[in-house]
Amino acid sequence: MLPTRKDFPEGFLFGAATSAYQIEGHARGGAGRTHWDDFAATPGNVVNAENGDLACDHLTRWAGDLDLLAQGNFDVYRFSTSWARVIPEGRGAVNAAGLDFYDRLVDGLLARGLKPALTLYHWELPSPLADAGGWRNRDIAGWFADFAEVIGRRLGDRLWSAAPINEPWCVAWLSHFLGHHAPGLRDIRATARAMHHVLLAHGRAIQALRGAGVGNLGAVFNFERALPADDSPEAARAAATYDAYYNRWFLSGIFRRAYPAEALAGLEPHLPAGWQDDFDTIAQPLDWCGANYYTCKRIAPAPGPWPALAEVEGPLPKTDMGWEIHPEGLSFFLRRMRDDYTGELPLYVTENGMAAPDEGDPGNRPDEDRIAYVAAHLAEVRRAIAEGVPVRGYFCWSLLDNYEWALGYGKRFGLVHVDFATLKRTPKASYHAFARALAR
Ligand code: IFM
Repeated sequence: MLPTRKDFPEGFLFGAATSAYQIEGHARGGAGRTHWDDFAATPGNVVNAENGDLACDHLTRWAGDLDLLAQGNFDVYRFSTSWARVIPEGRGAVNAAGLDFYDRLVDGLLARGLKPALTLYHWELPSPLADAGGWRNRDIAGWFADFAEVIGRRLGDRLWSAAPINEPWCVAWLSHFLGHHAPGLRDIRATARAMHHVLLAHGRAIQALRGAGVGNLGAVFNFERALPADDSPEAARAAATYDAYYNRWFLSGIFRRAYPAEALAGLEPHLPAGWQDDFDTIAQPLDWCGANYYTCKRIAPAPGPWPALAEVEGPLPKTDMGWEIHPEGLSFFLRRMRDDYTGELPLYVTENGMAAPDEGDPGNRPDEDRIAYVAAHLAEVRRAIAEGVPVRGYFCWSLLDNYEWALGYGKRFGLVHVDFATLKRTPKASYHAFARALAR
């Protein structure tokens, strides 16, 4: 069972989240090519070489999808704008049909009494910008600010909130060091530059949005609890390094105008010249912060160059992603944000949810694991609130089963099942559980 609205303070918001490339159908509507199209077209990068060409066809089915949000009794919808749909070449000419789509979407949300919570960038970099070096090129901060201004001017009067970049760690580390996401690099110099430029772009976009009159601006980070694999000091050091470049780098840049020493130990030689002078831009004041949280990792020392660590398997039950279920990590991060970085700034859990296998009739499956996962994490949100942490809302990932990036369509995070052959939507038991818990 999920806790109900009454178990949370008055005004606490519940939402569901999605992102553009994962649901829209990117081959349609005049969108430009993205580095995810290129990555997926390269053998071995994505399960079954699947891409976002059609995805959930949200581009044409958006009205029904917004009805699902309203009928689920949600308050807010967290969605993203695709840079390549709005500006197909990344710079220059705007695709009017793309901008009109988001305009209709925002109006559609408001018409249904839902608050529009926008993320500007959720990973679909226009290919021409990738050709120009993408996140390795300092100029991306300016290109991104121009995109932010286009969106801010068109939608800003009706948005409830806006955040520039979803999960900067994924944009930088996962994509340039581990190579698991587009552009699939495994290069420490590229990583260091992306780690810095993603924050510079964040700061420039906040300035552009504010300049366009957009209010309630925030930042969305993803966190993984870094647990030492054993009791040794070496494992503790390895976990602290992981924690530094995963969980603390971005918060530290924005709220302390500095990067953590354990991360600089490996990245400083590769950072772009003059990086220390960018913190005035990076540390723009914010109105709120978001935490995306799913799991913990067990970290052990490993031979080789910095960061000289490896993930080892942990003992807890796992989701279909193979991720350990560790709800306590959520209250840990909410507490840490308040205590070490954000103070009294409102906090939101901007993503949380689980992938579960697609077995049997989606409308009649109990979906117990997902309901239990969400309930356990909401209990941690309540615990943080009871301790005085200013958590103001929770978004479940995701409204729909969708394109889970390098894992294709096989990993299902949706509250609503999508049959990818027919595109039929079927609400799961977890969706109905939310609808009941959130009924007024
Ligand atoms: O699907 C992703 C989403 O795009 C970003 N946060 C994590 C989700 C699950 O992996």
